[in-house]
This record gives sequence, structure tokens and C-alpha cells, in this order.
Amino acid sequence: MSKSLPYSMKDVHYDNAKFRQRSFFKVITQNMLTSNLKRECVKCSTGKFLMLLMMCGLAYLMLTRMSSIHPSTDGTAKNVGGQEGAKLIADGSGRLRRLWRKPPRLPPMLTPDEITSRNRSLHNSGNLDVGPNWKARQQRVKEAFIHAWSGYKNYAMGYDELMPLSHRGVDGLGGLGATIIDALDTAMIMGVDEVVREAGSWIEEHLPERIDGKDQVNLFETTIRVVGGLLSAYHLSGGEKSGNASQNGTKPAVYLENARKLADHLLIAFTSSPSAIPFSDVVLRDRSAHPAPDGLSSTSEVSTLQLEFNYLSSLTGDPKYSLESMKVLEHLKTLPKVEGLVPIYISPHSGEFSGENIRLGSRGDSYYEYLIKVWLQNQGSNWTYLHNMYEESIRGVKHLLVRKSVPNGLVFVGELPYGPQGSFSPKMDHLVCFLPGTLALGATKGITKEKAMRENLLSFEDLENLKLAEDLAKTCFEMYSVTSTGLAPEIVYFNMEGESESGPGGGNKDSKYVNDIIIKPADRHNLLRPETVESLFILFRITEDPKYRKWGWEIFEAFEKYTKVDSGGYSSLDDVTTLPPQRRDKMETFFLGETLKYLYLLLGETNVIPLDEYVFNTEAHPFPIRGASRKQ
Ligand code: DMJ
Repeated sequence: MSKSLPYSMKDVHYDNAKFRQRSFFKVITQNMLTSNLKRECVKCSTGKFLMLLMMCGLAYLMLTRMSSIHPSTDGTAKNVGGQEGAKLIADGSGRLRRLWRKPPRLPPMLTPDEITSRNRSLHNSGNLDVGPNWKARQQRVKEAFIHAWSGYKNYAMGYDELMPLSHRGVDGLGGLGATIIDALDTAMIMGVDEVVREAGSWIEEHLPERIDGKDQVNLFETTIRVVGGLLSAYHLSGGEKSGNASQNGTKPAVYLENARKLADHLLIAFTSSPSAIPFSDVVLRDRSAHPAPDGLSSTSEVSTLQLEFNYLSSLTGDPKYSLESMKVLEHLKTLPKVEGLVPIYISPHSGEFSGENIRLGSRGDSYYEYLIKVWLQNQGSNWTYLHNMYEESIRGVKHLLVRKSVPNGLVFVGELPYGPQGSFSPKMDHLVCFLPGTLALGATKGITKEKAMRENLLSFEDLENLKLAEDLAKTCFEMYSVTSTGLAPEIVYFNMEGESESGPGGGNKDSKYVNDIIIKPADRHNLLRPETVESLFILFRITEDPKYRKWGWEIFEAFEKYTKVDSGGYSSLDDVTTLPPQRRDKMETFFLGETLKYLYLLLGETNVIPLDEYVFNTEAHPFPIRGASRKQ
């Protein structure tokens, strides 16, 4: 195992000039010393004396003038103006004192890359729609959503998922019509009114009785897809403004009532557990809860309920949902960790982690995602421990899990299946591709990098995390472009120095990264997952770099080419490395809830659902950040 870390100050290309200050006096002398006056005057000592005199005079004149002009509107001038400044310039001594006052911080010095991207965004004056016709492409994504829905509606309405090849429905998630609810807010965002109407009336008519009558559901899946979907539908249909006004037939209040009713059933998973860790499953019809057959819960599952339950408490005014779910995170705070990293299993009986398997893929992923998102959702609360846990965990990721592949240096996140003392595995699930987006969000808190830099808001660590986010997003994209179909497999392994893994076998031989990425036969399926396009969307919003749109569009085209089913819907694939790929008879709910939503937002106006005003739950359902917007 290589011990060398892929990250150093050198990698970040960050110029510490951010903290450099230039004095007003220095600016004047520097200007004068480089002017013609210098050449004329410095020849004789009288000249030098005259030059000094002129410098003082000029400095005095400039100060007198500055006191009479209005403060400019930019942030730097604001620092100088304000009450303190106004008092100082009210009298002559104030002017003199002002001459020696500590000058304001200058904006950070940008790297050449940043200057190019900054110029680009200034040049576009806020319009990022240059180049390809992004609007037309966004329309194509909307059409894909309508096609996916039509398959579901025609063959599977009321079931959890569509089997697009056999034209049937299947209840893989307990039978609450999960596709309908997962897709509803996507339809609202895209403005597909007919789907909003159809989904709304199904929910009104069938969901209450299903919540009371259905058998076993998984606490996590039901919370993120169904409770989450209902809550964002409530918000996006204007529920907080007029809960009883109907839109397209269904009153927003119906969504909130159903979310509350379902959460009331789910709460038993928390309250019947002997520890702060909830059981993994709930039997809806008798309101009982029980652990998974092995007695354990997934760490990511128990820590990915809080955005939803917090928002429900804030909408209903009933604190119990928030209190129960936050007990989990408060408890996790107290448990021993490996540099902030956690094992993927936890026992609801003992409340302790089980085993040593550490990864950011399945069963680990959204633990890290919700640490920062729950903190973002509740800024101003006293939950700073979440931010601390997040920062510690990312340091742990960088130290213990981030490596570079050979021969071409793709940055990836591996696993520690046997804990920190065991060997490192260069395995990365596609699920890990949520991380670039989360890192970028954690760094700038949802505002653009350009704005964060201008306002001096980024620490060295933020910049390092943003750089890691960009590197990982590239790796995630290459996981798609390395295959024959242009679609990523479920799992890849990276080639590391000294390892003797065989080649990719079936990847696209044109790719530069064909020797870096290894795809094992059992891992070649694609389930229409969203994580990569989710990160491309967040990175595009934050960096404003159009390459993320380009990559997203390439991925969309591959979905269109290989997963679209003529009779309606989209299918998963058994093997992304062979042409034509063998199809798998399933359309996951998150294709409508997440993948197409993120692609649509990636290609559209950047002010729709701004990332500093909304936090997306792990199933891409946006919840408003309380107090973050005047528009809400
Ligand atoms: C979704 O249900 C969520 O994004 C979850 O966090 C991870 N798995 C799927 C999508 O791949």
C-alpha cells in the first residue's frame, strides 16, 4: 500500500496573497516611483526633496477628496465607509489618523485558472447559457422524464417501481407507490402539470389507506423517498403560503398530512429501540418495528433521517420528529471513530458500531452527507458539533482513503474493509460519487466559488476540499466514459502501483483511463443512479465551469441511447461494458426523483432552487433552509 498522500499544498495551487495587505501610502509611492516624474526628479537632491513634497501634497489632496465622495457600493469600500469611517472623516485629525489606519483586506489573488473562470463569468454577466443550446437540451431531459412517467403510468401505476421490459409493476419498497411520490417534485420543478395532477390525485385517493394497511417498510428508504418527496411537494406547491389553496386539483395540505401520518407510523422504530439507534424496519399496519435479520442497522440509514424529520417538525410545530431523529446524531457524536470515519454497521441493541468496515459507498455514504447538510439546514442552531464531525471526517477521508491511480493519476476514495490496521482496498462504489457535490457544498455553503473568494470566506481547508471535489468529479465522469456504453458500472477498482489487478476487460479501449479503472464482471450493472450527475450539478452551480454541463449532457445521451425503452420508461443494465448492453427489467424510483431532476437543474437557469437557500435531501428532494430567502 502506498503511503504517499495525493494531497499537499502544492496540489491546491493556492496563493496565500489572500492575506497580503497593501498600505495606501505604499500605493502612492509605488505609483509615483514608476511614473515619469521619477525619471525627471531623482537626478538631483532638489528633485528628491520636491518629489517628497509633492507626494505629501498629493496624499493630503486625495484624503480631502475621499472625505467628500459617497462610499462606493463594492464590499471593499463598505469596509472603509460605515459609521466608524464617517466619524473619522468628519474632522481634519480624523483624516490624518485615517492615513495611518490599517487598510482593508484586498480580495484574494486568483490563480490563472480562477482568473479565466472569473473573467468568463463576469463576461457572461450572470448568463451561463453560452455555447450549446442548453435550453433545448434541458427540454430533452424534460421529455425523458415524461417518457419515464408514461411507462410507469401505463404499466405500473400505484406500484413502487416499473418493470419496463415485462410491462408490469413491482412493490420493492413496501407498496406506498414510491415512484409517484419520488417523481412528484421533479414534475413540479419541470412544470409538467399533467404529471403533478395525476400524482397528486393518486396520493389523495390511495396513500392514506396504504399507510395504514401496508406491511413492512424500511425506515430509511421510506423516509428519504416518501416522507421527503411529500414534504418538498408541499413546499413547492406553495403549502407554507396557502396550505389549503388547491393547485392542479390537490391541496398542498394533503402532502403534509400524509407526510405526518406516515412519520407517525415510522416513529415506532425510534421509540421501541432500547438505544438511540432506531430499528431498520417498520410494519405499518400494526405500528411495530424490528431490526434487520442480522440485528444490525446501517450507519448511513440511521443518520439519514434528520433533514426530513427536522423539516416536518418545523412545518407542523410538533418537535417530536426532530427530537427523536436528532438523538441519533447526538449519540453518534459520542462514539469512538477512526479520524472521524465510522464503521458501516451499528447495533440498535447496544448502540455501538459493529465491525470495522469503513467505506463511503453503500451503508456509509449519506452519514457524511447529512452531517454537513443537517448543519446547513439549521445554521444558527447550537448543532455546531455536526460541522466539527463533518470536518474531522473529511480530514480522515483525505488521510486514510484518498489515493491516486496509475498510470494516469485519477484521484479516488478507497475503502478500509478491515479497519485502519487492515489493508487498503482500491474499490469505489458509484455511490461514492455523491462526495464531490457534498465537498463543494461544505466548502462554499452553496454560494459560488467566485463570490466566496471575493468575500474572503474560504479557508485553506475549504479550498483543498473544493479541489478534491473537482478531482473526484472528474474520476466519477471517467467511470462513465471508460466503458463502451458511456455509462458507469456499479463498482470500480483502481489500479495502484504494485497491485497486479488485471485490466478492465470490456471498457472502451479509446479511453485514456482504460488501465486505471478495473471493472470486475460482477459489478458491471448500472441502476440509473444519480450520484455523479448530482455532483456535476452542484459543482456547476458552485464553480460555474461549463465542463460539468458538458459531462452531464454526455451521460444523459448515453442513458437515452442504451436505457430508453420504446414502450415507455428506462431500464437498468446488466453490463455497461458490452454492446449492445443486456437490459435489466427495473426502473428505479430515483431515476425520476433524482437523476433526471439533477440533469434538468444542471442544464437550466442557475437561480432555480439556489443552493444557499435550499438543501436537497439524499433523494434530491429540496427543503428550504429556514430564514435563508426572502422569496420563500
Ligand atoms: C438513493 O436512494 C439515495 O440517493 C441514497 O442516498 C443512495 N441510493 C440511492 C441512489 O443511488
